[in-house]
Amino acid sequence: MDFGAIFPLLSAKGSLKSFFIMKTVYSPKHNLRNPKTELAGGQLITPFESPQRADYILSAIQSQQLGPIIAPAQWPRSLVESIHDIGYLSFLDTAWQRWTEAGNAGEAIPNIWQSRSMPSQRIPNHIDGQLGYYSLAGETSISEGTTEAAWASTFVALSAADLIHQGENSAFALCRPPGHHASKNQFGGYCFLNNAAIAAQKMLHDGAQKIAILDVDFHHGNGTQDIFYQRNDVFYCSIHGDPMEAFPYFLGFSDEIGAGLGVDHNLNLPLQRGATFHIWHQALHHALRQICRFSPDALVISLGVDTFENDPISFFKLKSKDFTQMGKTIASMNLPTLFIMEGGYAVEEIGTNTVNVLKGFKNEAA
Ligand code: Q9C
Ligand code: ZN
Repeated sequence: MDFGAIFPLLSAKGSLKSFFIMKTVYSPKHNLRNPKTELAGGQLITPFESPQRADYILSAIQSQQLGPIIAPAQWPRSLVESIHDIGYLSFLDTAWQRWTEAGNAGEAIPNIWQSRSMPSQRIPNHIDGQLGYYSLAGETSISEGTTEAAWASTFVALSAADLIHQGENSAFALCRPPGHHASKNQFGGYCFLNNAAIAAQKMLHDGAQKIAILDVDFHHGNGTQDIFYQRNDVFYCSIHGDPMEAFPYFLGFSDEIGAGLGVDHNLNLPLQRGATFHIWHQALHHALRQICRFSPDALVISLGVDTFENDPISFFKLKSKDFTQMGKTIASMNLPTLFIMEGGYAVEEIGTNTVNVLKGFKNEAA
């Protein structure tokens, strides 16, 4: 039954109207991120992180009537510069052009990194060296339009954060490409700009004192952790595949608790292969208890649905109905909540699984 149609005048926070409606911010510019290659298994394959993903999510939002879909505004570059190095941002601005001008026929794939045996302090001039310097992994090709899409994705996150600032209890940023692997000066793991970190920083800029970021993507959000690791105004918490066995392999362990001012403001909950929703939900409860102790003004959810049992690159066992419960449990925090899309690669189910989280939240939130 559509109570919103029966009681259309009830529109304040906690009303039936806000009970049923969550706004989504979406930009068709995500389509500009359409690489042909991902380095995987010694081959160049069609990337898992595809434009289709956003199409499926958008159509599930429409068919399940989550709420209105709105376009992002443009936001000042200074908001992004509060998270990312300006040298990295200008690398992203020029990388594709410099790569093609160097005579390369394919997409830009890094293939040399500064490793333990080469502790240089210099940033190379050549595009090949810069690709290594400004990346943390080699699966993510830069293609034409990638940087414009990444900026549009960040504008989606910023506009959704602004909805919360305007008084909405929740909002969904349908970001693509995703962001949580991007550090202040490195791309990788399909990510370029850290949408969740930039949105959290905007919320602090708008007057919030403390923000909690809960990352439920299958993968550890190494970029987000690193960005806030020494800070006590952002609590980062992640539930993810054990990095001994899963990307990003070099960060996300349970002994990483923060440093300096940030000690005890980082919480990693790695889980083993085959984790069921029962196990996962216990970790969620633990995470939410710690977030409660931090007492944030708002919650940012890095929402990946690659914890799904049929995800092609992950190893948890969540079922579609479990995502509804995930949303309900998150709603029990009673905090303004900004959902930022991250991963999820079972494309035909990604819409249902994503909207299940959002509807589970909305049907529980008051
Ligand atoms: N052969 C996000 O979910 N490794 N990124 C994939 C597949 C990279 C995932 C290996 C996974 C990155 C946002
Ligand atoms: Zn992921």
